[in-house]
Amino acid sequence: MTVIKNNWTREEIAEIYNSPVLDLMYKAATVHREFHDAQEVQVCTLMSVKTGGCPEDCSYCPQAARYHTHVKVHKLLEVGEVLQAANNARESGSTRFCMGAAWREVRDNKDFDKVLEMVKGVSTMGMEVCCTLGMLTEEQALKLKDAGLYAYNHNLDTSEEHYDKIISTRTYGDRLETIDNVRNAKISVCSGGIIGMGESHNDRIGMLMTLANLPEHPESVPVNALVPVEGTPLEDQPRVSVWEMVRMISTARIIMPKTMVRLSAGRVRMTTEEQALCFLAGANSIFAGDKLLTTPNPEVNEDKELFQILNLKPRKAYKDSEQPKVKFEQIPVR
Ligand code: SAM
Ligand code: DTB
Ligand code: SF4
Repeated sequence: MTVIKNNWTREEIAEIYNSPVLDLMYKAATVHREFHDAQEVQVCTLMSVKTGGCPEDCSYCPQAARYHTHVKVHKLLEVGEVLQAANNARESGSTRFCMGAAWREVRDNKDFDKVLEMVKGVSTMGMEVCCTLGMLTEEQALKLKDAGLYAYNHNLDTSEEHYDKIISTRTYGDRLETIDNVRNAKISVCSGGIIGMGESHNDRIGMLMTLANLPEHPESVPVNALVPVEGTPLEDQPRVSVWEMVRMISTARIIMPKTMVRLSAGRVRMTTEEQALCFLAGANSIFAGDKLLTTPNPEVNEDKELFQILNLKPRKAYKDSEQPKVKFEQIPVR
């Protein structure tokens, strides 16, 4: 029987992460089958509701104002436009809708009120509604919760040791504090990271250890492969091999058995076979739609084919949890 624990030592995690890759995958696939239906993969949609012009200096990010990238800056979108997109996402089979804003932190202003309206609207559509808006206070988290927010994404991105080589405008402690505020507001926690930013294996192990040793495991851990964007400091980073993704996903699956492990950015450069290895290793979610926030993602038809070939079925919304106490009905968005 697999035990769920949050007192992992670095040595224990390193031993798992460094085990022979086929053994590692076999173990992860076994744990995956103990806790999840391995045929199910959740289909999620991302939407950038406020794009670019961000004051932070995250060296991977095309939306940081200080780098010159292809990204077209856009102020916060209108509520109607976002709800229309959410409805389209639902109609095309998504069960989770995540709205992203290129903000350092949430401010208590009209834009936040608009985001609260967006959250209210999406939550009545029966999709899991998620936001990623930067740092949050506990009061702001409670407001989002009241509006119907189901999950909040706030990535650790890398290890504490590697953090200041990637970002200088905030600290690891700031990140952990927001995660704590989200948890205290009883919002489902989504937190993961990116590989391929010049970090060591030890950094990857360190990030997984921080996530797995939080007071409660995040319900959701996105594993992103860096999408190198021209104009950012990380534009020339080499592509990560699928075996590195497999090691990350497998280790996350083994040490956080119940968590949704999301195969996130980087799928455009992966073959069907490579993605299959990631699902075998325990990934059980993808982002669908031809755009992530600002960078390309596989076409919907390609993903339909992927699901057919691998005999996967889309996972329902709110599978492991109580549905929010709102009436599910289609709200008029047109
Ligand atoms: N501004 C908010 C924040 O940073 O928390 C929310 C939006 S931010 C774009 C969300 C996440 O996207 C980041 O934490 C990072 O993990 C991921 N991300 C951004 N650019 C990326 C890239 N080029 N490749 C892979 N992941 C990326
Ligand atoms: C996450 O970990 N990955 C998603 C979601 N959380 C918000 C974002 C990926 C962004 C990739 C770069 C872009 O499209 O701008
Ligand atoms: Fe801003 Fe978020 Fe991009 Fe960092 S990752 S530059 S905080 S949008």
